[in-house]
Amino acid sequence: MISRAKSEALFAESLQHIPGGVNSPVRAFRAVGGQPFFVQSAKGARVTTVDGDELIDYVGTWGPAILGHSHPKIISAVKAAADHGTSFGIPNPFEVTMARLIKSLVPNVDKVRMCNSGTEACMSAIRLARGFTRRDKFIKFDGCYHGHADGLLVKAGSGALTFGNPDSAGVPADTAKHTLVLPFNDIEALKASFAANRGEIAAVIIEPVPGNGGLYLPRPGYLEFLRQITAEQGAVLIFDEVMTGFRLAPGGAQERFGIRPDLSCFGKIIGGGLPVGAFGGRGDIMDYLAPLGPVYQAGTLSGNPLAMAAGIAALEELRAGDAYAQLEAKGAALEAGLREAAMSAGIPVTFNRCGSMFCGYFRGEPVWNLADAMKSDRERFKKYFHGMLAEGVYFAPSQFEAGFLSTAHTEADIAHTVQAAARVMKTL
Ligand code: KE4
Repeated sequence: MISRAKSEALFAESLQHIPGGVNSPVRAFRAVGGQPFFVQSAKGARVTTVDGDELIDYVGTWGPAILGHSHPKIISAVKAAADHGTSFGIPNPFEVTMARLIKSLVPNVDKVRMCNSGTEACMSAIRLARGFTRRDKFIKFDGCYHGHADGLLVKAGSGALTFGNPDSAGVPADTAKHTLVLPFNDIEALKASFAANRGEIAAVIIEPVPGNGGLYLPRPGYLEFLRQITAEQGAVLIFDEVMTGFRLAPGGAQERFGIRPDLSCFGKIIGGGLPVGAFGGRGDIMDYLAPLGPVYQAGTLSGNPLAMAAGIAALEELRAGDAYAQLEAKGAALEAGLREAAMSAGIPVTFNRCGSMFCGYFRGEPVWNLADAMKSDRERFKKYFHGMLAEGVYFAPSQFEAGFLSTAHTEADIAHTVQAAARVMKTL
């Protein structure tokens, strides 16, 4: 078991000051029950709680920690940058380096704009697509999460899905009506939606590998069809690579699947753990942005020197070595071990994985979309989550989240995880 005394005291006080005691809903453990632990520090593949427990971390602060926590090159880059100031509000050299790095890794990006979160990146990309096409409607997919901007909180994934209220209060019907929500992996639904809204769809925004309903993969040909129909219909194709960007390949899912979106959204990894977002793509579209064009977008801390220094260090470290081969090997080893654990316990599990992103669903049938994911046994997931936590392994506190490996996870970490899973699954 992990000790909880200090975490419980902190949570009791936090509840007095912060709604639900957390600054982001999914951290509240509402999907799995119990209370969140508080983290004192994090290093490599581990977090250390305020009560002194060390946990092998497969959340990785929801994606940024692809090199593990507190990577020395990131820490020293932030410390060095901080000595020269924390924010300038006027261009700084790091912004140019970051933009050049993103373009070198993601060839489909002609121009890129930094912002401060994945939400801002996706919200801005939708506004830009609307300004460029002079159309209002856009398509998203149920279970996909693109941050909490009003029009995107319709049948959203992640925390919104976890609470079973994918349509958030506070979003006016007049706003939501422009959001068309389709099932993922359904080509006929795409054809029908474009036929029913001919000439009215500004954009399609998609997580190319959805990681906010757990994790499921595009069926062969699906993304290719999406690229074809958006090009034919004059709709902007937006890949939300906030989670998959720089993780599934140096150039993200668009490199892995060979698709050229018109715009891409980024976040997480490019901030090295500091607040960041970015969106970029075709120059003719990006140049519609102020101060060049009529689409306004701005941010006091956009291109912040500390976030840029951290992100540059992360991207340069990723580019320098064989991180992606390592992540693939670690992912394959974890997958094989967890499949074996489920098999030996006689527990039906579908395990989806793409590189270093994964999700185990407690159901025997395949999971290709949100409807499939919703049929998984969430009671079993809750028991599994807490059982693994007691074994010192921290998975995402919701069935509808993806897991993340880092280059810092060792063979011993994976062996411990698999052995613990074999024990816990026998109790489910
Ligand atoms: P942020 O605004 O949280 O930086 O990014 C929003 C976002 C956009 N697009 C995708 C594909 C995302 O996964 C996210 C955020 N991911 C969640 C985890 N599922 C963040 C965790 C949280 O909300 O606390």
